[in-house]
Amino acid sequence: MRILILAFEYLPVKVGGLAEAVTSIAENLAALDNEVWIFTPSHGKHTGELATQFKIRVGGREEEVRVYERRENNLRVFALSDNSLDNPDVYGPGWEGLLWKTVHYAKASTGLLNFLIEKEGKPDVLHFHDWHTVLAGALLRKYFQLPLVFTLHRLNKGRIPAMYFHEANLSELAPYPEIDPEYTGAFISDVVTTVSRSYLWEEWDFFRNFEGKVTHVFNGIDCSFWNEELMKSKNIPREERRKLVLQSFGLEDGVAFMFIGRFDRGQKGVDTLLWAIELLSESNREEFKNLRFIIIGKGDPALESWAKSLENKFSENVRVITEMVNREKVRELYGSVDFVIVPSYFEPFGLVQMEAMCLGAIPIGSSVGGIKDTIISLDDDVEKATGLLVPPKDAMGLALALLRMAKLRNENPELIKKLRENGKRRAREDFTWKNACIRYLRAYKNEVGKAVSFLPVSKP
Ligand code: NHF
Repeated sequence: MRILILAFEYLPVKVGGLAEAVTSIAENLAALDNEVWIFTPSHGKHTGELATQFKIRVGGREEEVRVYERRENNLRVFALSDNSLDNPDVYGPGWEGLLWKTVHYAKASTGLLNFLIEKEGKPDVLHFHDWHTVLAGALLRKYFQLPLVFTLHRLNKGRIPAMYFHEANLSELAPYPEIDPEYTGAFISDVVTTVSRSYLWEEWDFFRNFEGKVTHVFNGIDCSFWNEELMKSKNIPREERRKLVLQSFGLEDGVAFMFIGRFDRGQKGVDTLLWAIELLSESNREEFKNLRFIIIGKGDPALESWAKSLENKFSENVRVITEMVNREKVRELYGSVDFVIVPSYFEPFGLVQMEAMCLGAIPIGSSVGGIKDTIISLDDDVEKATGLLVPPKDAMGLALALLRMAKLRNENPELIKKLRENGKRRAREDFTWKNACIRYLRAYKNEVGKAVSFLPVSKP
C-alpha cells in the first residue's frame, strides 16, 4: 500500500510524544512492506536533497516553497520549507503564526502532491495526525479524493477563526465565525482513531459525534532503547543498583519511588504526588522514614518551589531534579528504582508507565486513559499484574498505595519479581509498534471494529 502521512512533528524535530509516535508508525509501516510518504514542515531543518520547488499564493502574496526529501528504502520524508514553514518554533511563532503555518502547510502539501502524482501516481490513503494538519488533510481530499484516516493523539478542544479556512481555500468547511478543527478533521474522515481505548471513552462527548467511524489504535513502545541490556550497570543486581543510585543523590537505601514528567496543573498530576508526600510525612512518620522519592521535571514555578520546599524539609527522603536529564541517565534510573509513579489526571496513551515496565520498574498509575489500558493492576489480576492502578486526583488514595507497595517490596520479593517480569513482557510483546501498524493497515481499509455505544466496553 502507498500511505501518505501528514504530521507537524517528525524526528529529528521533536516537541512532545508525537514525533516519536509518528516516526515509529512510519518506520513500522515501511518495514511491513508499504511505501510511506511523510509531508512535514521543515521547521528550519533542511535535511536531504532538494526534490522540487514551486510557488503558492497565500495571504495575498506569492511564496516560494522548497521541498527537501530524504529517503530510506520505501520511506520518504518530505520537509516543506518556506518563510513560515521554516520557523524553528514548531507550534509558533505565537498563536497567529501557528495558524498561518497550518495554511502554508496545506497549500504547500497540495503543491507537492500535485507534483508527485504526475510522476508516481496517488497514495492509497491519507493518514493525518492532530489538528495542525487538518487544513492540509482537507485540501488534499478536495483535490485528490483520497480515503482519510485522522488520528487524535491528544484532543486540544480549541477553535480557530474561519478566516484561516478561507485562506486555505476551504470556505465550504467554514460556515461559522469560529471552527473546531478537530471536529472538522473527524467530520471529513472515513476513520477516526485515538491512541487508547479508555481515552476514547473518556472523551466520548467529542467522539460520539462521529460514532460509526471511531476506533482506537494503541501506541507502541520501542523497547530496543528502553532495555536493561543497554544499562551501564546491567551486571549489578537490581538491589545494588538502587543503593548506588540513591547514594548518588546523597540518600540512604530505602524504597525508591520515581516521578518524571512536566510540572503542570492540568495533566501530569505532580501536585497529587506532592500532597501524598505531605500526608505520609504527617500521618505515617515511621514508614515515611524508609521512603525515597526522586522527582524529575520542570514547568510551573509554583509547583517547582513546592517540590523544592519538600526536598528541604525532608532532605533524607526527597530529591527534586529540575535540570534536563538525558535519556541514557533516565534509563539507568528506571532500571534501578523500585516503583515509578504516574499520577496523571488524563493520559491519551502515556510513555512513562511503558518505559518503566520495559526496565522492570513497577508503575503505580492513575486509572485513566492509556495508563489504565496498559497496566494490569494487582487489584484486577494478581497472576498477570504489572503494577497498581489508583484513582486520579486522590492524594490520600495515592499515599495509601505507596505504603502498600513499600510493604510489599519489603515482605514479598517473589510477587515483586513477578510484577517486574510481567511488566517487561507486557511492554515488549503486547504494545509493539508493529502491532499498532497492523491495526492501522486494517483501519486504512476500514476493516476494523468501531467504538459502539450500545455494546459493553471490555478491557483489552
Ligand atoms: O503518547 C503520542 C502521544 C501520547 O500520551 C501521549 C500524549 C500525546 O499525551 O501519541 O500523544
